[in-house]
Amino acid sequence: MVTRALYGHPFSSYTWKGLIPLYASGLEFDFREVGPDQPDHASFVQASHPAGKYPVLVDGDAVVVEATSIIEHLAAHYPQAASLIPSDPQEAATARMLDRVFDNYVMGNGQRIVMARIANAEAPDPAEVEAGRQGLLRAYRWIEEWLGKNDLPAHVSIVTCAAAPSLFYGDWLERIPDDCPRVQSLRAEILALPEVARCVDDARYFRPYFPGGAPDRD
Ligand SMILES: N[C@@H](CCC(=O)N[C@@H](CS)C(=O)NCC(=O)O)C(=O)O
Repeated sequence: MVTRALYGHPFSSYTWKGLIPLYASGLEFDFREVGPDQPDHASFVQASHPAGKYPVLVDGDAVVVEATSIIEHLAAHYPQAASLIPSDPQEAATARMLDRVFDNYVMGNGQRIVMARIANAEAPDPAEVEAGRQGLLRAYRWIEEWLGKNDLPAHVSIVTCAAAPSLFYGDWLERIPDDCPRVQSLRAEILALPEVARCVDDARYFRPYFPGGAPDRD
């Protein structure tokens, strides 16, 4: 019997961050979509997460909130997921640093634009949108410089899990500029991974609901 379940939504960036490590490690789990047709799933998330957000992982008796912590939980408990966190402590610290960079400065600035569009679809607050755009560009340039001096783990790791949704949606909101070719390549390489392609494909149905409209690509 499967006692593992991930609560989330197929179009949600942070849900992808929880799905990618589950797909990569081959662990069996139920996907419990949070939506109007599954009020019990939404209630569970509201009761489990301090801000009512998803993803939430249930693994036996454990309830794990926050996508990063879901990755850490899987890596700590299952040998087939151990490589999500580099075994070398310094490499692990670097991977966790990048996880924070993708969440806070790519995803975070992208969400500023999305929230402004949700708050007012006709006339999103221009100051919020501009702050989000400039934040994204600054983050892209920081990552570009970092990639010029450092290598990423070659396999699916915590960095991949954080980079995939943030670069996927970030580029929709503010295109990765041509003076960031390494970031452009990283996005393309990550989107080609089967675990990530599966998330992208499963979310296609919801594209018409992307605040402000989804671009006709990817
Ligand atoms: N810090 C959280 C962020 C989770 C998050 O922002 N989830 C969004 C979906 S991508 C959500 O639950 N939105 C619905 C809501 O806030 O009601 C994490 O890392 O898991």
